[in-house]
Amino acid sequence: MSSDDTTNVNGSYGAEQIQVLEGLEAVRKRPSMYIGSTSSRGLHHLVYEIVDNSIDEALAGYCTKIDVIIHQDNSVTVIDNGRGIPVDMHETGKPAVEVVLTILHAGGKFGGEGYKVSGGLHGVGVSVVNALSERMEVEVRRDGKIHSICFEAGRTVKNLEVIGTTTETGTKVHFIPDKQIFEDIVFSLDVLKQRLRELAFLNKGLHINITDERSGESIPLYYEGGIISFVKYLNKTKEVLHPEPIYIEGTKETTIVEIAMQYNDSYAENIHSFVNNINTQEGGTHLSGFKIALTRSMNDFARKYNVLKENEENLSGEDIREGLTAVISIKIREPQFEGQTKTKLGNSEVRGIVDTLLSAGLNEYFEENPAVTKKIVEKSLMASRAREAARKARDLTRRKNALEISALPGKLADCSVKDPMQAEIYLVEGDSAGGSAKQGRDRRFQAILPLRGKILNVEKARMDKMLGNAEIRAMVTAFGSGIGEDFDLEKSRYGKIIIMTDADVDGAHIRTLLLTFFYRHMQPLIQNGRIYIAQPPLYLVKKGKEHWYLYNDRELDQLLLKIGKDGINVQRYKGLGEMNPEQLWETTMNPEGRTVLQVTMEDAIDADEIFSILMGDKVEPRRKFIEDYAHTVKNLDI
Ligand code: 28G
Repeated sequence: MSSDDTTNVNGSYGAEQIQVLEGLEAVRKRPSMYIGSTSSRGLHHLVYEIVDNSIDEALAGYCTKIDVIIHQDNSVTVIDNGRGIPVDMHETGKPAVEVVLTILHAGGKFGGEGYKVSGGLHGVGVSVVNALSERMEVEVRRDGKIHSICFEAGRTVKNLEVIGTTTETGTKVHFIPDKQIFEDIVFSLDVLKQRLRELAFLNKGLHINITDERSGESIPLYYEGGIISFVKYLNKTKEVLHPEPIYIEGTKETTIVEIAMQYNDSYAENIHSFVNNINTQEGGTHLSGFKIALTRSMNDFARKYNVLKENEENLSGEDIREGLTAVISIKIREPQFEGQTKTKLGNSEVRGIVDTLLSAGLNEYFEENPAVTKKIVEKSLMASRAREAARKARDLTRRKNALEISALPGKLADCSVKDPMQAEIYLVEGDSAGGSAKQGRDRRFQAILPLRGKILNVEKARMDKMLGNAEIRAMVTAFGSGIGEDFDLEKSRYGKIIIMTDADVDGAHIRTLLLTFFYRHMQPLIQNGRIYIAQPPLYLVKKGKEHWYLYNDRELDQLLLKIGKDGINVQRYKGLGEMNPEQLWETTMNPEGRTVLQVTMEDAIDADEIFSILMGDKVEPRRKFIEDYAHTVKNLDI
């Protein structure tokens, strides 16, 4: 259908219709502008967008229950028990519910109540989901009646009508994502469950249910303790220093602050901050208020009780946050989001609000729980000593570099060009693939560094131990750009760092570990787009003298449709090792024909999250998640 099909009774365009069409046509033309991408990630975003509306209704105090159902055909239904979207006539002559669903941004612009979102990907409104749906059916229960309206690709195909009576209130939305828009229309229960669980934690007392009719699974998500439960969940597999998380809440004018924190005996800092239920991965003023208050209160306590002597320096913030798991959740009327991924809170007044509330709360907690507090301070002291030791170890490596002419790792097959912007390095999984890569490469500008087995999970190691890990040391010396505070992009010996792992679960795991490492300790590499992921083929198909390399299942299906299944031979590559050097060059390394995906900050944050939020020490859920994640990485956007 083209926009020409929609005319009013006079046979001419109504201003309103034009506005609607322009809005929704724009969404269909450039979906990524509205939902980030049309990959699996964008697909899941549709559900979050709808659920966000129900959450708003919960925040307004009218909705206590949200049901999400994935149907057999990969369509989704969301049901809430809020007031129901208003159905009264809007000034445009259309019912309010139709306006909400067909006019771009109509959702967020209404009224002044509530904690709406501005900026970022969230809050673009249900009309965007409508525009990107093959079909959408909406039912509103309100005023004793059930109202129904239907859309296709965002156009109203059945006007609002009453289809029954009811004593309940609420909204039900059923939508079928448009196959013409999305690369893949299969929803992942795990992905949806993860975000819905987060929402259930962040909105204490809200009952969220997710049902997968494809498998018959149904999971209730409800947490009486809210973010206290969240922190306990994050620390589930850890040895904690105190059984109950510290919980502090407060409200200043219309800003609501909630903080839950609990120390464990690991070395990692796991702080998750949220603004209006959005994960603020780049932090912002709420996070800095948190850090300021924590560092000051802890040092005050340490001095008061003489754990820190007069002649000793203050504990650093980093030392104090070692082993800390915390969730900071604030709700604010007009959030300003900044930063590369629009996930950094900018409102400056928030820093002081969080600082004041947390300082008061912590001082009270410390006075009432001196034994726990002493344990925490002792741990910070240990951290401070370990950091000092690591600094000395680093100084030592630096001096060594200065002394030795070539400190490059033995396994590195370096390239001959010296200009970093021409040079690239492949990080290759395993010695055998490393060998093929060394033979297949163009040695003028391609260096190869084979990585054996799993690299260290940096989440679980202190800097000193990390620098003791052979694979990490090899990367640090090969790149030449230092690590952590010492990182200097200018010194990088390569313009492109390309991760080349097998297309299996282990490969995905190694890739995730590497991304986590780069994200945490060499972040400018990612910020400057220096990290890439190689795309080796998944299949080799031969028919007679011809052969084809296919990089995913879709390509394979398309080829088989084209050439038929007779007399063909399909080889599925289980690993890079199954390719000979020439094949590896032709399919994966030759700049003329290869595809490499540039890693964005968002991808790295995702990888980091996978370790910090979900994994803990349990092996089975990790394997399972990586399997799911392996499939999302396939759709990683440039
Ligand atoms: C099930 C899937 C998605 C929703 C509501 C409830 C109201 C609403 C939604 O209002 C904006 C604001 C006031 C007119 C608000 C109902 C006030 C009174 C609502 C949803 C425009 C829209 N009664 N529930 N929108 N109003 N649930 N769930 O979409 O001025 S959207």
